[in-house]
Amino acid sequence: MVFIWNTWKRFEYNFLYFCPMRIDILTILPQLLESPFSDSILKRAQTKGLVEVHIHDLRSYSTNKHKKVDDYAFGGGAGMVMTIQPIADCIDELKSEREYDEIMYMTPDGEVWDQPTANSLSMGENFILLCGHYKGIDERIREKYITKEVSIGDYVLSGGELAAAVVADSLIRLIPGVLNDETSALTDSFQDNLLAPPVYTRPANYEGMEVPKVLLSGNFKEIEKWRSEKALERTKTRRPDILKD
Ligand code: 6GU
Repeated sequence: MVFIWNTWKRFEYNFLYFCPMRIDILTILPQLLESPFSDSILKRAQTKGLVEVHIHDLRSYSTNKHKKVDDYAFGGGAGMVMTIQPIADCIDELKSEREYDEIMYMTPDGEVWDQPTANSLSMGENFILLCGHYKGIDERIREKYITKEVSIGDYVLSGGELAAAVVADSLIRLIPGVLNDETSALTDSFQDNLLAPPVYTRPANYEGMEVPKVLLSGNFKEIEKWRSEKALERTKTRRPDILKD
């Protein structure tokens, strides 16, 4: 229900004031983020003017003559730490131009990103996603600027870029008008704490494996009933942890 309400509010908001979502991604590897936003749904969302994605190369903000963005960790130990200056200058510049709903730092020790978080943040307007590398960023950046620390799961990636693309994708597809069929985000897995039911397409018989008869029946009430049952069954066997009531 909350999701439907938020979707409506965003629609009304876009309709009345037309204000696209804006996502600024800060990275030392901008090339890594080019392709996720240049194809398919995420590209179309930008072409339609529903979202603006801006990739910022942190190296270009470095005042160091070699454009350095990292340094040795105080106290020693292996691994470099991303320095304050390029990150602070980039965030200060962006913050002077607009207000941000969240300044997120992509890090394996953050809060695990999930569908309810995506649903609620998809109502926001402006987001910064800061991608970490090496041993991470100087802790004082986290203290001074970061409003939300986000992980995409309990495993370690080489950098925050792929995680930022995941988070941005999950937000962008919730913006009304991004998906062709507005209701299809509502039937995604995890909306309503249920996994999605199985789907089939032609041929109806593949090497003797037949599509469930009900799906060919044209009886939409029965089809809906079958889909609800399968969604529940799947959730019970695969993800009992997300099942509520
Ligand atoms: Cl956001 N960053 C990195 N480097 N690793 C991760 C992650 C983020 N989320 C899960 N693993």
